[in-house]
Amino acid sequence: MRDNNLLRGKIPCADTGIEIKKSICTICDPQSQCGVDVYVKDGFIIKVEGTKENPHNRGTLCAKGSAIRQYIYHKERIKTPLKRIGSRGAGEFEAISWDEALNTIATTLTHIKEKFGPEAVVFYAGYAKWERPFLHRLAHAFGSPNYCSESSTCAQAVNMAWKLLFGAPARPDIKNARCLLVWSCNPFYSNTSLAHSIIDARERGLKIIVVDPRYTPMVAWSDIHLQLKPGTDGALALAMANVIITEELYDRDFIHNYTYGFEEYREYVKEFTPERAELITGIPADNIRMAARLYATLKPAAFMTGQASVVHHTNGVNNYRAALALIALTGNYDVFGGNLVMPTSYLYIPAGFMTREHEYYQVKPWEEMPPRIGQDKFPVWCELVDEGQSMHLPFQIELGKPYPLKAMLAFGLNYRMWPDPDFFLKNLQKLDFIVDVDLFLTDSAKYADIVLPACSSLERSELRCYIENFVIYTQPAIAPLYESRPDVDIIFDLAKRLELDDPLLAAGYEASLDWILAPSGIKLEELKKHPAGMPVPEPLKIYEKKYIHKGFPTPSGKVEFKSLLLEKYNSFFRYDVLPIYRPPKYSPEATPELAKNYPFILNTGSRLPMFIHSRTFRLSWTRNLRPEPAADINPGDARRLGITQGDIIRLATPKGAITVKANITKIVQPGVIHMYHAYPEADVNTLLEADYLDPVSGYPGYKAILCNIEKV
Ligand SMILES: Nc1nc2c(c(=O)[nH]1)N[C@H]1C(S)=C(S)[C@@H](COP(=O)(O)OP(=O)(O)OC[C@H]3O[C@@H](n4cnc5c(=O)[nH]c(N)nc54)[C@H](O)[C@@H]3O)O[C@H]1N2
Ligand SMILES: Nc1nc2c(c(=O)[nH]1)N[C@H]1C(S)=C(S)[C@@H](COP(=O)(O)OP(=O)(O)OC[C@H]3O[C@@H](n4cnc5c(=O)[nH]c(N)nc54)[C@H](O)[C@@H]3O)O[C@H]1N2
Ligand code: SF4
Ligand SMILES: [Mo]
Repeated sequence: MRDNNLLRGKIPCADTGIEIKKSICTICDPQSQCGVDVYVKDGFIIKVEGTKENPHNRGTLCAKGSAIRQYIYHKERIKTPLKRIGSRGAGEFEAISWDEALNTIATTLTHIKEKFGPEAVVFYAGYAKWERPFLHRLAHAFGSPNYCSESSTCAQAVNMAWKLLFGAPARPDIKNARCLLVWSCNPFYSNTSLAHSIIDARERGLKIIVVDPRYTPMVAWSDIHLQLKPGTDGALALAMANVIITEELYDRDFIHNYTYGFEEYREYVKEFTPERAELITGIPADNIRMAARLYATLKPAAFMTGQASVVHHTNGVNNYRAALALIALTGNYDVFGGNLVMPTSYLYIPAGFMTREHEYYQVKPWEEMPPRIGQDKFPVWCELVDEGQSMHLPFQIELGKPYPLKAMLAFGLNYRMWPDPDFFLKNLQKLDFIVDVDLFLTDSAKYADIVLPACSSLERSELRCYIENFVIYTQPAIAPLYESRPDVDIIFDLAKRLELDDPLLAAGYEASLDWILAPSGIKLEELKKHPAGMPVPEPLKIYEKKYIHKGFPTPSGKVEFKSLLLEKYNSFFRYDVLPIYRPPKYSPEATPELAKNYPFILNTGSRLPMFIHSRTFRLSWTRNLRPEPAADINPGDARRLGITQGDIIRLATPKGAITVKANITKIVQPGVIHMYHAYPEADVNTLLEADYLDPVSGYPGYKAILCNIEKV
């Protein structure tokens, strides 16, 4: 009886045989990676909880992480390596052995390399991050410059804006800030562990300004909400600069000593009075003034970017350059309480130690390799980012120029990420050979010739670090299910079979990690003694104003209001050297004729707490929180069109239409429709053209398209 109660209570002890294993959740990634206590009995996970001693998530798990057992034990998990026997997309496969699968891949890729050159093979990483340095190295060791990833739509364009202006991104030092300008970020849904620290700071008296077209939980914690029309960020930023310069609230010393192009920028900014910006953005001029004064005078002030929404526009990089220029104007760059430059340690996270991650994956300099995918079209991307531009992939397959692409080795391919996914699919199928490694037999995997089963984070060992100067090397909580394997096993096994002359790939994953970690003094052997993770020993001390001695890593060595890198390509590409504001390519301002038939602005992909792109729709615990695809509509617009809650509506752009439910909500402003992306049965990306891209970054304009809605 007693044992039964202990079992029912899932109490870990010798009597029940239940053990707690320490692991991490990587359903969302890489800012979170919450520590998970995995309750295991007889090799089966019976319960999960957030790890209390993990300083990042402090014992919490979000809706998705709480459903991780449904994720891991889902019936759509791929069980064995598969070989396609039906037509592409049909989903007809036969099980094959790992040996057959990996030998087929190695032989075919080698054959393609001999016939067309190594650059004909694309190495692609979807949303997951942990395997990236190894896949990247595999690509380069194979001889292909074409390591591409989902980052062609994510945080990299934000980094581009930072680099064009300052040479390097700088993180908000929220703990020491007096004012926080949140420019389009909603961590309450997108990065819950960060939300804790914002609430803590707010309770200490931090003033918060939020720039967001919607009313979000982040807005609920703010003092000023600048509710702009999507894609008008540049105009708002220039008007704030106008106020700061006109009222002489800017940092003269910083401007004088450390910036380039201020005079021309100042001239341009004169055009953007708050009254003019009110017409463009919809924000009352006085609110723009109030926010500008608060940000410029309550020092130190930190600036928090989102990971992507401002750059999900055809004018995205320039809009963010205009916004980030406010940091330069107020001298809040690389100061405590403002934005601090912190070197990243591993997988995009600064955690107080240095590694050789970049040296690890960049085997050869770019000059010794053929041009990357998108290099002709997006040269500034290729100057600032160590990857090909994935958005150009379907175009290069179609054109065969500057050279043909023949094969793809993908880890987590989701074709619905591309604008006009049908165009992507049509071209993907022209490849001779496609491999996809995933946990689930997804709609994209069905187009692959060989599909390989990857295991989840709870079934593998991986290295992760946290901004709280904490590091963990996990041990598998359970053995990989079925015949699945960790992604990195697949990469290192393939490297052997491809007979690449690469000592670190030959040495394996753990030896590679020790090599990467060498400058930090941290060793895997030591990390293994701390299965729940450990504080970084002697974390690097962060100093402010490093630019005084080092300058800025830009072409001029200064902060560039006027970008010399953009100027370099100016004659051919006609880039705006100053952060000029232009409305989104399709918008009431740029295309008024089109706006007559498509009077609404469609904004897609604002995060919902229970979904993460294509992945948690299949879990009933998360799916049931919003079972059907729905578009958010302002009550005034709905009333005018006779639409009521739950009505079926047709959401149409000139490109296409989908049918969804109406969700009537005040969080959305009049004239704007919001829709979550990646629903298999109502994919908003089918409403975008494949070349609806920012000319600087190549990013899709997911967040401002003209549309119309009507009741069906
Ligand atoms: N309309 C619109 N579209 C958008 C966005 C938007 O805001 N609006 N956002 C864009 C952004 S910012 C991003 S980051 C992309 C998302 O990028 P996607 O790559 O589309 O993201 P997911 O669908 O989460 O993941 C892709 C695949 O990776 C698989 N996967 C997950 N973990 C692992 C693993 O450990 N190993 C392997 N091998 N596979 C794994 C998943 O099962 C899934 O099939 O979407 C972009 N698309
Ligand atoms: N639950 C959950 N968490 C996630 C993800 C997920 O899919 N689900 N995805 C992860 C990924 S890949 C990313 S990139 C991050 C994104 O993380 P965030 O950037 O925090 O999330 P979003 O909700 O995409 O965008 C933040 C806000 O930008 C606003 N916004 C939309 N358009 C504009 C605009 O034109 N201008 C301005 N100023 N604001 C605008 C939206 O209304 C939204 O409230 O989230 C990560 N975390
Ligand atoms: S999905 Fe949730 S629990 Fe998992 S890492 Fe992300 S925030 Fe943490
Ligand atoms: Mo993203």
